[in-house]
Amino acid sequence: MNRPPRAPDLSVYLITDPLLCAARGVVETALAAVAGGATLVQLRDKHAPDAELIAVGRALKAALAALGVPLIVNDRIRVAAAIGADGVHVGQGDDSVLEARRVLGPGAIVGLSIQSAAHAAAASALPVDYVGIGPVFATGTKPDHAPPLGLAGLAAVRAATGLAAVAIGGLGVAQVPGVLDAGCDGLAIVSAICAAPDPESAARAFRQAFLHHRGQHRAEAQP
Ligand code: TZP
Ligand code: MG
Repeated sequence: MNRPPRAPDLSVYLITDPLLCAARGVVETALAAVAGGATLVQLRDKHAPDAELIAVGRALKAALAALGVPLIVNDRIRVAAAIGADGVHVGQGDDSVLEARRVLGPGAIVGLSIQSAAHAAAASALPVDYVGIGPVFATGTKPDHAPPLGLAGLAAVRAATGLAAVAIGGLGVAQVPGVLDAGCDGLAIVSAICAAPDPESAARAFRQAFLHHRGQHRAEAQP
């Protein structure tokens, strides 16, 4: 990789789901989460036609740009380009990282999903800015997910790369200490924010737990 990785703030990484956000809509749910402290937003929709996703994504990008929060698009590299998104998050295979970098350029944020230490080692040689590790726990949000890693598995995968890393899968506020203790830089969350009765409060709880636990880590490192 001939450029240094540029990881965004992964601490409270909201991933939108169109069904779980249906009560308020994707844009309003994301803005509520950002008001509560979400630091990064990923637009994820496995089924919408490109044109529909581009329309939602442009509205979301305009709103988030005003707040200084980057927008990542799941999987669809050309949709990310059409939106003018800050980056894309891709899965394993299909040379998708290289394609993302080629289409979106050196300034884009490119994230990669990984499930194993072998994936982690391979990611370190790719033009990737951060990895998403999971699922940590089983989740109904991604029915086809790989076997859950658990927190010990998460720590083992995380230790196999120096890239910035966000954990994903079945995460609630109670898991913030375990995820940070596993060495990750943040939590990627779908249902615990999108499906919450109050997404702003839900995001705030994650952010406060993150800051609290990170503060404890720092205090322990510098007694
Ligand atoms: N990739 C691995 S698990 C997952 C994705 C997209 C879904 C996580 O959703 P939730 O609701 O936060 O468990
Ligand atoms: Mg994918």
